[in-house]
Amino acid sequence: MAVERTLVFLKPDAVMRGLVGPILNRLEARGFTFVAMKLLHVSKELAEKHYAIHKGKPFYDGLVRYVQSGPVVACVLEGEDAIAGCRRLMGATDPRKGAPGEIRFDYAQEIGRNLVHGSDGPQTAATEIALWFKPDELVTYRRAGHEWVHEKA
Ligand code: DAT
Ligand code: MG
Repeated sequence: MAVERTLVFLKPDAVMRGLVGPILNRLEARGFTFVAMKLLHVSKELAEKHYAIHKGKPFYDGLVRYVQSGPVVACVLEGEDAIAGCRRLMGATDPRKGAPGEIRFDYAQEIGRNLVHGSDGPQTAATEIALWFKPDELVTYRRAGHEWVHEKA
């Protein structure tokens, strides 16, 4: 398994509902490392670029409005299998179809208010990290206790 970086952002509902701490805690507690983090209002340009793949779908306009509807917290997380690992913690795209223990199931009820985004593959992660962060906003370090998470540290 490879060490990967993934783009995660907490959507405006997560910030407005005061769920930033609990959601980031799930990702942090599993042992993933924050490489970057910032609070921002997403511009129309960033929203449209980020969701370009969904352009033309019935939910696209609502989705682009939703991510601009309040502040978001954007992060880059690093770790073994971080891309799929973070998405598994987030759970099903539609919270109703998820299961207890998943972030979206535990804290959300609707697909259009599903709290959190995570990159879905290595290529998407690279593209999204470059879209959201400048290279000098990424900070490389090793978390204390690495050897207590990884047997072969
Ligand atoms: P994910 O966020 O799990 O990667 P996705 O990339 O397929 O899911 O879609 C991006 C976002 O668009 C998703 O988080 C919520 C919204 N969305 C997707 N499918 C939808 C649908 N059928 N109806 C309403 N919103 C949808
Ligand atoms: Mg997606």
